[in-house]
Amino acid sequence: MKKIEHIGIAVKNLAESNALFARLFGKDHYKVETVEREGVSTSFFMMGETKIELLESTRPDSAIGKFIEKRGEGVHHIAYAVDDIYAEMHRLESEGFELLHKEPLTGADNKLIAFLHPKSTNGVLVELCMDNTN
Ligand code: CMX
Repeated sequence: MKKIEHIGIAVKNLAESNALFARLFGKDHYKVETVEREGVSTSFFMMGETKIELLESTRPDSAIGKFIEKRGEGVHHIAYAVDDIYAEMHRLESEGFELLHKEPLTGADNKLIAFLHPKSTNGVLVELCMDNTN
């Protein structure tokens, strides 16, 4: 893994949180994006080489909807940039980590992504992401 690509924060109301984080950071988000498959609307703030991703659920049964229902707003995942997501998924599986899928998915921000179950990573949901150049 190369670096922290972004930190995902689950929020109840994206518009309100965009305004709150803009006041916190002293700058606005640079884009918003909906990922239908995940049932989320997201926004991104640039923080040096890393990003902060805010995630609002668009349906109650989404991962973010269930997370907020159970645990409330807060840090939801840490995403790490990788050069070769296929090789990294293979490596992590052989190290005994629980991958949530066999193949990478298309995520926000033009990335190929994969998740590790938080139960296998000390309670923190880990996302791998690689630039999707296709
Ligand atoms: N971080 C830490 N723990 C989490 C968690 C998270 N983000 N999400 C769920 N959990 C915990 C729950 O608190 C629960 O713990 P307990 O058993 O101690 O109560 C346990 O995991 C199971 O929770 P659940 O509500 O039953 O959730 P599921 O098992 O149905 O799903 C997970 C959990 C991680 C497999 C699911 O959320 C998932 O597939 N996540 C990956 C996809 C995703 O998060 N998408 C949103 C982001 C999309 C994007 O970035 O674009």
